[in-house]
Amino acid sequence: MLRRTFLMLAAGVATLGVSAAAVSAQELPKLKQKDKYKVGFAQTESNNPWRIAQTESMKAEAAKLGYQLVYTDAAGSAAKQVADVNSMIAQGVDLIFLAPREEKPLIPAVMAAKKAGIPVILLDRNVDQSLAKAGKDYVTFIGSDFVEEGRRAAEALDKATNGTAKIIQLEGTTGSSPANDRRKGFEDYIKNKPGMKIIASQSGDFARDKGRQVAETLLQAHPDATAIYAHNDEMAIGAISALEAAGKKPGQDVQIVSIDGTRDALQAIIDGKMLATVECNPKFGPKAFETMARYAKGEQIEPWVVNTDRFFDKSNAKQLIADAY
Ligand code: GZL
Repeated sequence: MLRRTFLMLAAGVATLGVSAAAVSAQELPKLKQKDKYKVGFAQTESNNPWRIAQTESMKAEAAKLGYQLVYTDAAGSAAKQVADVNSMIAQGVDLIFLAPREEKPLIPAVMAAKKAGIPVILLDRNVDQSLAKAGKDYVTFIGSDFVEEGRRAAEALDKATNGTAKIIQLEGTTGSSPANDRRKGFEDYIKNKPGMKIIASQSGDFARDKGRQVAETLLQAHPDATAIYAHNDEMAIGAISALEAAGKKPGQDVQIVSIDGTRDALQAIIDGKMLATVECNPKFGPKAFETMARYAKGEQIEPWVVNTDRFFDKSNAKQLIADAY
């Protein structure tokens, strides 16, 4: 499967007139130091508060610096996001910030920018590391440790249930690095917990209503579920609606753990409907443009600029909700 995918991707890159190997061998494009830049930001979609907060943060920082921002919204389509990046290349931007919706389909876009001599900084989501590398094909990946987020969610559920839970997992966007890694972090943790079992797992695409629909279906099939692990708060809020529609009490009959730290999630924690959520900070603007400035100065950028995440539960949700997005 992987070989076929790579050959398809290589063919994709080859249609750009170069072989994958030739592109990969090229130098990582540099960034000249200038007062003002024209910068691209290729967003995946705007279907949830996290995405909207990330976009607002990027736009605000670009405006503060007086940079021209070429912003695109792929409306949930990886193919459109590739086209969006290609249009930024055609517009001759100085650098591209890209949040690759899924790990593999955005490789041709990363390679096309490299071939065009435009540096790429990945924000929030990563690309498949067997197909592209930081420092060689793109400058760096700025984002959270999704595996650790998954582990911390599992640990919170373990503590709250004394290690006994029949878990429904609501997965994020299929093929996205947060979905892959949040699943890995959670499942690796419960491997050593015989009383914690995932009884069903399905993608809700990080969306509230899809999460509600999937939770509804899985709860009907598994009425014995005692916990829900959602890869993001939007799906967790959807699951709360599904539980209440089924006459169950979220936070009592079924414990819910999630990731992001949105305002609605903190409110659900305050209301006793959600156990905890691990932060995934969407406010990328300052760190994104600071990293760009470091790169322009010629600094060696670490392959992963790590965002640190807080943890929200009933001990701190009330005092922190005012700053939530
Ligand atoms: C994580 C980010 C995820 C959020 C979701 O860094 O990619 O995408 O956790 C969002 O809420 O849709």
